[in-house]
Amino acid sequence: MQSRRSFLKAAGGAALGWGAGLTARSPLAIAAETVALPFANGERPLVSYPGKRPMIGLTARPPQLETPFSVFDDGITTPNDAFFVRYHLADIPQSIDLDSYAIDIGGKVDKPFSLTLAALKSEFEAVEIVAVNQCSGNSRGFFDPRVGGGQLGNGAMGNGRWRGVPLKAVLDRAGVQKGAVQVTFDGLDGPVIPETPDFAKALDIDHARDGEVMLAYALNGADLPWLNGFPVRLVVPGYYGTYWVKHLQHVTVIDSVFDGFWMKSAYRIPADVCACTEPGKPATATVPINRYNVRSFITNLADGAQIRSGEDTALRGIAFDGGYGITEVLVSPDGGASWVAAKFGEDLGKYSFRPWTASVKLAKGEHTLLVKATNRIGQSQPLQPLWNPPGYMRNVVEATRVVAA
Ligand SMILES: Nc1nc2c(c(=O)[nH]1)N[C@H]1C(S)=C(S)[C@@H](COP(=O)(O)O)O[C@H]1N2
Ligand SMILES: [Mo]
Repeated sequence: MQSRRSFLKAAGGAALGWGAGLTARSPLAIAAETVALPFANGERPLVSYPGKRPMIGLTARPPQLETPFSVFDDGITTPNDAFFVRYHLADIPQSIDLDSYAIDIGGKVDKPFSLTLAALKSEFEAVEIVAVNQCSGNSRGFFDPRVGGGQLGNGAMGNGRWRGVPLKAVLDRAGVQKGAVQVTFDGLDGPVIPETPDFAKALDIDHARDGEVMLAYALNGADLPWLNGFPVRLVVPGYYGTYWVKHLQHVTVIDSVFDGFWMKSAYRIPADVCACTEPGKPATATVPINRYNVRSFITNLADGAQIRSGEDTALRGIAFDGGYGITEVLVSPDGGASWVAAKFGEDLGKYSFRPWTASVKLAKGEHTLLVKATNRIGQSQPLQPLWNPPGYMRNVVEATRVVAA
């Protein structure tokens, strides 16, 4: 972790060059505040970037920003200025000329072409989908034993209404050739030293053509925020954020399984049902990370909250999974001894956060509230956390301690 001073300097320096593509915002300001995530070394600065409200700063080069958790209680979709930011490589685009910007659609296709933003918007039919984008390492800071990587709290996720064009329509125009195996995706960002592998990801050809994977240019009714992939990013509903390549530049159909670093070596999980190993132990076999497991959170009460004893206390929260759909949310007022069913709120589709409400009445004293969701195919959440070496896919039943007085 860098010192706060160097963090602030770097944040300020990086932001100055971002003119084009950014709508007018208040001048860059660094909030003189810190927050403490609830694990060792969890102190983080609250930082401001163009287009973002004060966010929890993880790194400055590249910018990595976590959403303050209270935002998830404000509504089902995550506002653009509060949507988390994750990058791997420090050379992120500072300006993009929209007159010359185009995505190369190529590789094993009959008619490779260059897709401008204007053509994407005008020559294809737009679709919308509400979908959660969650980083594989969301909640990594809670792993015990600790693991390397960004020590994230629970704010490396967000739910958005994405607008764009199905990747299938774009691939169909190019004419995918026989023998196609995967499609690779690369963005405008790059490493600052040549030894660092460029960030590129791949999807199987059938997945890429499922009609849901999208080239998105808008989030919640506005242009994509700069730091969330302006002007076009991939949206892969139900799949971890690592596949949601930002600032798209190259879409390439290939006739083999892509062996780039970020598929072959990074973002892999133990190849068993739990995606877990014995804590501290490596995996014997791995596969690329894929769909979200089931998660649920209480959003209206923070750990340590004070509530009134003997009265109904309203609980509110969210649940989501990899796209099968959440079918049940249970809440326990007593650390798991008993459970009550929560009521569902608005359904924005199977890839969205599903809001829920419940009510508990608690006697004077300390209590541990639990929330546990189940999806359509019976997947749920473990009461004890699972562990894996890269610290991915945490989905333990979350516990919120409250004091009733
Ligand atoms: N071009 C580019 N796209 C990227 C990445 C990146 O480093 N570069 N990181 C990925 C990862 S790991 C995640 S979790 C998501 C985060 O999306 P967000 O920054 O919009 O929240 O972006 C993905 N797309
Ligand atoms: Mo990620």
